Amino acid sequence: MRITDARVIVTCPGRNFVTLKIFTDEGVTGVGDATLNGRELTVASYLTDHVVPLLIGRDPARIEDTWQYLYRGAYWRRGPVTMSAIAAVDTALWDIKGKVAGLPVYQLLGGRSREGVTVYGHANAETVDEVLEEVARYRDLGYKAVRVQTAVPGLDATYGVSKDKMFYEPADAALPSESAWSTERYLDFVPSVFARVREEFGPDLKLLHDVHHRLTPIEAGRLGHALEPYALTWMEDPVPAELQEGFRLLRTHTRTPIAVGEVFNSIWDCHTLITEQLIDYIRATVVHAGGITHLRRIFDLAALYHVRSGSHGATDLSPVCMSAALHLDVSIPNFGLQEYMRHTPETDEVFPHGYWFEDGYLHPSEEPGLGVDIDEELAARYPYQPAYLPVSRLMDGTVHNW
Ligand code: GCO
Ligand code: MG
Repeated sequence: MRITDARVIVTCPGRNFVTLKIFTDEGVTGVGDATLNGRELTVASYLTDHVVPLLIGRDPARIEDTWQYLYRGAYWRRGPVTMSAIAAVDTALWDIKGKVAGLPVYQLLGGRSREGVTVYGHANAETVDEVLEEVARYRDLGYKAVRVQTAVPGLDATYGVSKDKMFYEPADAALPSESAWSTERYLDFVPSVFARVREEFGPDLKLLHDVHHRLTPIEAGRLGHALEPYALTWMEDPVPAELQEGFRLLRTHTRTPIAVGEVFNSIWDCHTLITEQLIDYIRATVVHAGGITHLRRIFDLAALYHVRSGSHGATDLSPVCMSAALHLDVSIPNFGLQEYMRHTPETDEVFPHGYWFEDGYLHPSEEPGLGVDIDEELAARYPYQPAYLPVSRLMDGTVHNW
């Protein structure tokens, strides 16, 4: 079997997505997600201009060889653009392999390790009273785990809080919007939110919180310590993680579990965090971390050090990424949690998929391959629209981490 064509499809059914579709001489096709929020066209160009020409004529069965060829063969390694492009090719080749074998991809990864994939939803609101209602809504939908974010009093906009409760979309403007940030107000307020939520919902519901890279290690240590009585499942991205060693300091100050990794794109971004047991959950996902092949390598390393998976699953990761993530989630021994932000009905229509939600669990499709596709005709009706993530500034105007 040979690859005859590969197309890069950019579409905006409510938000932008970049998808690679690979075609073969035997009519079998495969899809891979290549979406990089706010930088979509760079990955589309990387694929169209520099990767697609290298795929034509290759044997789609050679997944590892193709991965190494694209990674080592480019000379320039790593980075979100390169790794998202490689991820798209890798994901599409796993899809093809599954279809050729007549098996869902999780069977090729060793088969099921669990009955379903536990997911967490996003409860967010302006006030604590409202967020209690949101948490209750997720609990009533069957969710076993809920991420809780509220507006911080005195700040105009807070990360994670949206008007539309089901379809959170952070890339909200054609040029970046800006919002003000106060670490002092945030640290003062957040513990009181979790005190209320834990009191109301008891010990069983898993609670999570995303700090979104806003703190220093010592500030994060203070927050983690203050949250200990409320037994969070994880505190996410407390500190930007370029300096992996910085987590040693944080770790000595709190027993609140730590989850990091949605912006990581290779095993090298997290090897110190994992091998020194500085984190509890690794949140890398298929589209930004080199596809199923490389993410599995990260999860296998993590398994040796008691670190579990907690893959990113925001709306800017397409249903193609979610499908691939679920096949991995259901098969690996050290699965932890999977983030699940629902896509809009328009997105779901453009990407017909077979995974489904029931009673707090997502289930991968049983169809051969990944069980997801792109409707190219429909996709063409939604042209690309520039959209950026916001920029954050401290009260004195200094650019901070969003
Ligand atoms: C999450 C993330 C997202 C990101 C978004 C950026 O935990 O889901 O932090 O909300 O901000 O994916 O593109
Ligand atoms: Mg996050």
